This record gives sequence, C-alpha cells and structure tokens, in this order.
Amino acid sequence: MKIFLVNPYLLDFRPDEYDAFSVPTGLYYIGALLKKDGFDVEIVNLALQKKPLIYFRDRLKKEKPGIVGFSVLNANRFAAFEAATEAKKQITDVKIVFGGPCATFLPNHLFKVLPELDYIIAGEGEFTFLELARQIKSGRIDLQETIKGIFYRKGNQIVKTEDRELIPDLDILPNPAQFFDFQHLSLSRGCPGHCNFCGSPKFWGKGNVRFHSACWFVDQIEILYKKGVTHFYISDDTFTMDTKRVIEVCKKIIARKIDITFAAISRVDFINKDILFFMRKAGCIQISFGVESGALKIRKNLGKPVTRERIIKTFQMTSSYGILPRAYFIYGSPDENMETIQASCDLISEIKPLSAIFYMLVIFPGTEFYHRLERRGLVSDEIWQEKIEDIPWFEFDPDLCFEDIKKFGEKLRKAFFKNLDKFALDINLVDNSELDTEHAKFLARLGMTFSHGEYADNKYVKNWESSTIAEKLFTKALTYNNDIDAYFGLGMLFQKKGQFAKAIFFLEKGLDCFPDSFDLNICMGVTLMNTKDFNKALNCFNKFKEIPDVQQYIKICNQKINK
Ligand code: B12
Ligand code: SF4
Repeated sequence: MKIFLVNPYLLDFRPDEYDAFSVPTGLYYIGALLKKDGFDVEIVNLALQKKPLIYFRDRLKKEKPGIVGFSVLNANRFAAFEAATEAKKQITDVKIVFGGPCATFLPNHLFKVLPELDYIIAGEGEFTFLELARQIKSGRIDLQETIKGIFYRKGNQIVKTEDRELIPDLDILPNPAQFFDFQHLSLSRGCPGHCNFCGSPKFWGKGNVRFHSACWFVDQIEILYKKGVTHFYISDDTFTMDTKRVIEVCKKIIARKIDITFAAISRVDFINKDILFFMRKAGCIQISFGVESGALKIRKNLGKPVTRERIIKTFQMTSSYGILPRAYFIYGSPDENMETIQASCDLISEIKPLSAIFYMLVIFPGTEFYHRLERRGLVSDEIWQEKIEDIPWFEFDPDLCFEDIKKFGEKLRKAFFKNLDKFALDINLVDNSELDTEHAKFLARLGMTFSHGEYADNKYVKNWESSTIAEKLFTKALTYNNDIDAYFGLGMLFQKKGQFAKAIFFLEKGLDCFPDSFDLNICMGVTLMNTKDFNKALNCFNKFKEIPDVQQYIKICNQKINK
C-alpha cells in the first residue's frame, strides 16, 4: 500500500527561508518504520512547491495512496486542510491521518472543522501509525479502538483510545538515514526544562527524556555523510543534556574521520569546557541558547530562572572554544516594560553573542501560558478558526500594546547590531594548540559573514564597516593556521577595493599552501586580469579549463595576449 507523508506549507509566506521548507524529522522516522514493514512510502514536501495544490493533485492521481499522513503545526494547519480535502476528492476511500503538535493538542477542533479527517495520532507517532496502517491495509479497521494513542470518529463522537506508552529506547527505531537524505537529527526526545511558553514538556512527557545511543546516532551521521551530507542541524531541545553521551558521540565522529560541521541547540546550564572542546573538534560551529531575557523577573515568569552569571559564563566559554554562540531573546512577556528590555540590552553587551534572534512571545496549545488563558476563559478552540499561525501574548495582556511591542523589538535589535563589531573583535579564544586549526576556521567563517554573508549588508544599524571587521578577523585567523577561507576572504576583499597588490600578496600565500584550490586560483586569475597580467592569469584559469564558467576568462585572456 502506498502512503504519503506530507509536510504542508506555512500560512505566512517566508521568502527564501530554509527553515520554512524543511521536512520535520518525525516524518522520516515514521517513514523508515513503515518502509521497513513493507509499505511504499513517499515524503511529499508541499512547502517546497510553487503551486502546491496542483502538484499534490497530480501526485494523488498518479500514485493513488491509501493513506495520507500530515505533520501538522498550528502554522501549517490550513494547508493541511486544503490538501486533505483534495486527497478525499481524488480518492474517496483514502484515510486522512494528522499527527504532530497541533494535531495532538487541538483534536476536537480539527475533527470539527475538517470532515475529511479520519484519525489523529497523539504525540510520538511511529508505532501508532504502523499499527493503524497495518489495520487499514488488512481491512480490520473495526479493531481501531485497540490502537493506543489515537482519536477517531464514532458517529458524532470523537473517541480517544488509551494513551500510548513512550518508546523507552529510541534505538529500536530503524535508522531513517537508510531510506532518506536529510540534515536535521535528534539524539534525544524530551527536555528537562519546564518553560511556560514551550510545548515540548507536555508533548514529549515531563522529565521523560529518552535517547539514542552514541553508536546509533553516529551511524546515522555516517550514512548521510557517505551520501554527501556535510552539514547537520541537531534539533534536540537540549543537545548537551547528557555530557557523557555527547562526548562519546563527538569522539566517534572524530575517530571515524567524519568531516562535517553541525549546529546544535542547548541551555546555558548544560555546558562545560570538556563538552565544548569535543564538540568543536567534532565539527560544531554554532550553539543556540534560549537566553530569553536580561531581567531575572521575566526569566522566572517564563519558567527559565537561570542566573545572569551562568548565562554570561556560558556565552564567554562557547565563543572561546571557537563555537559561535547564538542567543534567542523573547520580548513582550508578562511584566515586560522598557526597564526589562533595557536589562536585556545590557545583558547582550555582556554576553557578546555573534548571532541573535529576537522574537515576540507567541503561544500555542499545549503550553502553560495557553492553559492560563484558557482557564481565564480568554482563549478557546474557536480562536483557531481565524487565519493565524499563533497567538501573540500581548493581545491578552492589559499592560502591553502593539506599539510597545514594536519598540521593544527595535531596541533589542539595535542593541545587538550596534555592538556586533565589538563582539566580533573582542573574541578571546582559549590558548590550546590542539584547537588552532578550528580557531582559524571559526574566525575565517565569521569573517565571511561580515564580508559576504548576512552581516555584509545589515539593514538595522550600520555604524561599522563590515569589510574592515572581516579583514581583522581573516588576519587574526591566519595567526592560528593557514586557513584557505582566510586567504580567499582577504584576496576577495582587496580585489573588490581595487587594491590588487595586496590581494595578490595574500592569494600567493594561500596558493603556496593550497595550490589546487579553485577559489584561490580563480580569485588570483581575476585579480591578475585587473593588473593586465594575462599570461599569469591564464595559468590560474587553465588549471580548471574544463569548467564552463572558467572558459570565458580563458577566452578573454587569450584574446588580450594575441592582440
Ligand atoms: C527542530 C525544530 C524546528 C526546526 C525543524 C527541523 C526539522 N526539519 O525537523 C526548524 C528550526 C526548521 C523549526 C521551524 C519551525 N518551528 Co519548530 N521545532 C523544532 C523542535 C525544537 C524539535 C522538532 C523535532 O525534531 N522533534 C523530534 C522529532 C522526532 O519529532 P517530530 O518531528 O515532532 O515528529 C514526531 C511527532 O510530532 C509525531 N508526528 C509528527 N508529524 C507527524 C505526522 C503524522 C502523520 C503522524 C502520525 C505523527 C507525526 O510523530 C513523530 C515521531 O514520533 C520542536 C519542539 C520539539 N521538541 O518537538 C519545535 C516546534 C515543533 N516548532 C514550532 C514552531 C512554531 C516552528 C515554526 C512555525 C517557527 C516559525 N515561527 O517559523 C517553524 C515552522 C517550520 C515548518 N517548516 O513547518 C513549535 C510548534 C508549535 C505548534 N503547536 O505548532 C514547536 C513545538 C516548539 C514550540 N514553540 O513549542 N522548528
Ligand atoms: S524552551 Fe527549551 S529548555 Fe524550555 S522546556 Fe522548551 S525545550 Fe526545554
């Protein structure tokens, strides 16, 4: 039987946002288990399609799935409704199954607004979906009440079966990397935290953290690496929760010579020097921390009462190991005012994050804040009939208004961008020769974000010259190691400024170490063309004469030489 597992698109359009298109990891896990059981599974990513409904209709007509499962967040529920309706229109006896956080926390609403919906799978979905799919395939759907963890219709009623126990050992799940290619991984499920704005504790079970073994996890990375994936996002709520396990993961990545980079998410109170050292050596380039606020009162309101000292220490330690510390801040929380926002700005100056994301507090069903509003009768399922992705907290807080919220966001963003040049130039790396190569790579990569990446053209506050900062970072990188990107970055910077002698100086040094580098040779060739040294330029281009883009340079050089 064919099964479609669908990632619906978000309600609000996000141009060029990678995050908006990526398939939830859970769909790969479910897909792997179903495939192993003999089902013919297709992951359908509607978020990637320009005309999703037309695309989906074509696939339904051609492939005639027996079951269509949707991964439903509040933000993509309308797309799931639209696609589910289309599926029933094309294939009358297809079964529509919803899973994921929105489905888990809003079952009654979803059954009410979508007559086409047959089943909801609550929480962790793998074995529940497998049992359901087997029953649908065998035609024994009369036994549906025996499947733990589902909601279904019985006449006008919505029936919920017994809760399904969580999978105790995640390693019993087949490795999705054997069947699919992807970049988002998770080592664990659940989080020891209990933040009032987060749905994770209720979804995955409070205090109920489960893991993969280091071996299973690294096998997954290795399979994907061999298929060509070299950068990963580790999606665990708190990746560094189990220090011993994470160090074991890192040691295995290093021992198996898996040459990757990865970014992870963690909490400031689950970090130490040992874990940072091994994570860096294994390829970690960024850790995101939910700092949330600079005011302890607000952090307490949000349910994350970590101390200021701990936050500062963790940020300082993380950047000192050559890992980019990224801060998440929330604004518009209960009790927020200009003073608490100022406290966040002050904290930003102390922790010196090298990337920061600021978002307004929004709430979802399944979070403590949502329950508080429900208890006060301020929200109910009805609100989700509106075309909204989420609920901004300030709309229910008499002490907050939209104008204030806008000012809070602007003030925070300015506090970050205004000082970003200092944060980058103040980096104090640990003195450890074992990390010299990594330090150079870190500084060069950061330099690139200033010279060519997201900080090159900063729309918020531009009171610093990004190319000057980049130059300093590239130069500092070279004090640690001969780094290819640092040479390339300097070559590009000076070439762009028309300072060709300086560009040639750095590119020559780079080419001494990396004579076969495409980037260095092409940059050198173009710089030499600018100095009218076409013979030497030709030498650089000729190394890559089979590449179509290079042939135009070769042609120009030959014409100039023959003149
Ligand atoms: C990592 C992550 C991301 C990554 C996603 C990476 C990826 N491709 O997987 C990124 C950064 C891209 C992201 C983006 C967003 N995220 Co997010 N994200 C998470 C996070 C922290 C972990 C997700 C994860 O990997 N879980 C582990 C895997 C194994 O579980 P899973 O994918 O959920 O799947 C399991 C179950 O949910 C269920 N299931 C899921 N789908 C289906 C489908 C069927 C048919 C069935 C039967 C079962 C089922 O079974 C699966 C296996 O057990 C969660 C919080 C959390 N801990 O869950 C938030 C979370 C899911 N994100 C959330 C939000 C709001 C978003 C954004 C909308 C943010 C924004 N404003 O842009 C976007 C939407 C992106 C999109 N494309 O739709 C909310 C959703 C709340 C809600 N009720 O809707 C969460 C719960 C965090 C929170 N605030 O509480 N996110
Ligand atoms: S916000 Fe982060 S630390 Fe807090 S409960 Fe959610 S996942 Fe855990």
